[in-house]
Amino acid sequence: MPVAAAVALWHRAHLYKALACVVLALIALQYLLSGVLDRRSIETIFTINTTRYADHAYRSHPHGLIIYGLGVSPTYPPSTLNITSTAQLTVPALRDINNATKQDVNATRIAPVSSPNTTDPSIPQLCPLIPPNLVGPLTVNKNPPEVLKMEKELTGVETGGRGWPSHCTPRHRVAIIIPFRDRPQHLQTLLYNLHPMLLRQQISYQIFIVEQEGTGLFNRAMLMNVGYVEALKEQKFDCFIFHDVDLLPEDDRNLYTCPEQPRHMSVAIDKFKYRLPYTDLFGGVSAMSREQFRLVNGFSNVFWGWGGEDDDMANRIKSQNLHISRYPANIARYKMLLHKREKANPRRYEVLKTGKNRFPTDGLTDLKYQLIEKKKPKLYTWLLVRLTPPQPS
Ligand code: NGS
Repeated sequence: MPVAAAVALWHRAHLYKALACVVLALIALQYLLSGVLDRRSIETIFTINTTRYADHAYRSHPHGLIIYGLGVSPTYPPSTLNITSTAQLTVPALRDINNATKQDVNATRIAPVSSPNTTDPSIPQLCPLIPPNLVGPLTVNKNPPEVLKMEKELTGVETGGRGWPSHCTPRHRVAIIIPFRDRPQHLQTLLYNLHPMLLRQQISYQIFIVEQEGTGLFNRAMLMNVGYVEALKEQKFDCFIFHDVDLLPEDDRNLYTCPEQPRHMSVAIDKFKYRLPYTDLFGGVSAMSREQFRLVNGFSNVFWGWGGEDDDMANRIKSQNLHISRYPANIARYKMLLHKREKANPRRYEVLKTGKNRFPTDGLTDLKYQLIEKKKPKLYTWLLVRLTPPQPS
């Protein structure tokens, strides 16, 4: 080979090596920056992303969260969103601020909260869109004190597990529905972690524990339907958060407010290495407005034993042209308390498959139960119920 050709070859080989190094360096830089961005001060993230993410909806993706373009629903009025004014707010990351803003706009649309008379100083102003006392990531406490001590400690909580902000008018009336049986330690731990967070979020809320009587197969979905019906007998809640007793929130920017679209809240759970197991998952913790829940006829009543009822709800949501929304995975984080795995319902896939035919007739419309007992200790409203299995049609 002539010398000139050999030299050219040598140069080309080095050029390729140099290019490969540049590409690797860029990948490393991007990786480092993404880590840094996650940990950066909230204000900085907000400033950086203000314009870019201003009007995007977040949807789930099996490998994380991806951004879809523009308005969440056709009726959502972007013009009412004042992104620049939220830019002065400092607490949650931008994406949450967008979500919160949208939800608030929507909450007002779904269930108007009467606007306070601004000329009367005795009536407090609406609470700020972004609660000012949030702290972000939380240290989960898995060892709550005994009940009496806990009741004393949680000073802002009122009888029946209710809470509301003291210096402003809350924008959301939220019922937290916890289907329950046999897990007193989990319940205590959840209440100990949840109440302080909800108080900081400045919503008006009430926690309902719906306990299934007896030892028959557990029906989580039916208990949630009961929770919806019974909560509405107390007051006209704007929305409902269906909450497993074993999930502890890890970040108070995960706002328990009313969603514009049904919101899956437990996006990232330690048990799943903080990854969403599949896109349509709606189990764990999820939020729906009163109207959305009515529209889909609530949960199905025919899922006895573990599994499938949340997937059926995801199908109901789609059938009404709604979609599952989510907060970003670095905020919608939970720790799961350990417990024995429940017996799965062997018929669940079969029942799921035929679910669509039953949506209009299986749910709130054919819900039957007996309320055996109702009590209001300080930290929750307790309902003991006997479920009546629906008659096959
Ligand atoms: C699916 C179940 C869902 C359940 C989800 C996560 O397989 O009901 O796992 O469960 N669907 C069916 O079985 C059809 S978890 O491990 O979080 O308890 O919610």
